[in-house]
Order: sequence, then C-alpha cells, then structure tokens
Amino acid sequence: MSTQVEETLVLIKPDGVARNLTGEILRRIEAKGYSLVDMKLLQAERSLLAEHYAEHEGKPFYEPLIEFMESGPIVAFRIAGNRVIEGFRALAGTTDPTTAAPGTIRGDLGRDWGVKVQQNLVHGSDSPESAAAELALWFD
Ligand code: DAT
Ligand code: MG
Repeated sequence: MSTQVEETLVLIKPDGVARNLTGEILRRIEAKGYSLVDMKLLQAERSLLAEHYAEHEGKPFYEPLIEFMESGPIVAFRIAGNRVIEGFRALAGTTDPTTAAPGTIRGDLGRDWGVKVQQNLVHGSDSPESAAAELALWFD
C-alpha cells in the first residue's frame, strides 16, 4: 500500500514539560521513525487554546482543560511521515491514562491525579482536517 507523506501536530502538554518528559516523548516519536519538521516551546494564550479545543466547548471538563493547558509551557512539534496522524495517536494511547495500553506514552507515563481534567501528557491531531487546521493555528 502506498500512502502520502502526512504531517501532524503533537503537543507536549504542561504536565509532560513539568515532569521533564519532553525528551522521552520525542525519543519515542523519533524511534518510531517519524521526522521532526519544526518545534517550539511556548506559553499558550487562552484565545489559541479556545480555538484548538473549540469542539469541547460546553463539556464539563472544558474549563479545567483550558486552565490546565494555560498552567505552564507547552512544546509543539510538527512531525511528518506516511500515516503519521494515526501513527502518533497509536503511540499516544487512548485518552484516559489509567486504562491506556502499556507501551503507549499515556499508558506508560501517565496516571490519574484525581483532578477534573485528565492530564495525559500529549495531544495529537485526530484527522487530516484537524491536522491542517491545528498546524496552521500553532505554527503559522
Ligand atoms: P484526545 O486528547 O485523546 O484526543 P479528546 O479530544 O476527547 O481526547 O479530549 C481532549 C482532552 O480533554 C483529553 O486529552 C483529556 C481531556 N478529557 C477528555 N475527556 C475527558 C473526560 N471525560 N474527563 C476529563 N478530562 C477529559
Ligand atoms: Mg482530541
């Protein structure tokens, strides 16, 4: 099967940066074989986060999620590879770190901290449409 080279947005959320897991997470991305195209460390503005998480507005975890994402620096990566969008989602594991499969970033490195929003270390775009929109938002 031949596929187009794709790009996706990966964020190391404030918990991942604070726990000094940036290197470990990038190591897993590089070891998988994906290429790093661009990266930056930033403190995200609320307006950026509101656009990024617009799909979750009105949900009970929305406000805690925005506050958590504002709570410290984030590392943003643009990474590339064939099927990298689904490939990074597989590396990250499922949303709830308690039940995310061992072997995944969230399953190996994350846990429940008893707070209103799941702190699960990473974000990855979930479709070609969201990858294009999120890369434009975080990098352009
Ligand atoms: P994902 O990051 O796996 O794409 P999502 O887009 O559904 O998950 O949700 C965005 C983030 O919000 C997620 O990474 C953690 C948090 N979250 C999602 N569902 C939650 C819930 N039911 N309770 C607490 N936090 C939640
Ligand atoms: Mg999502």
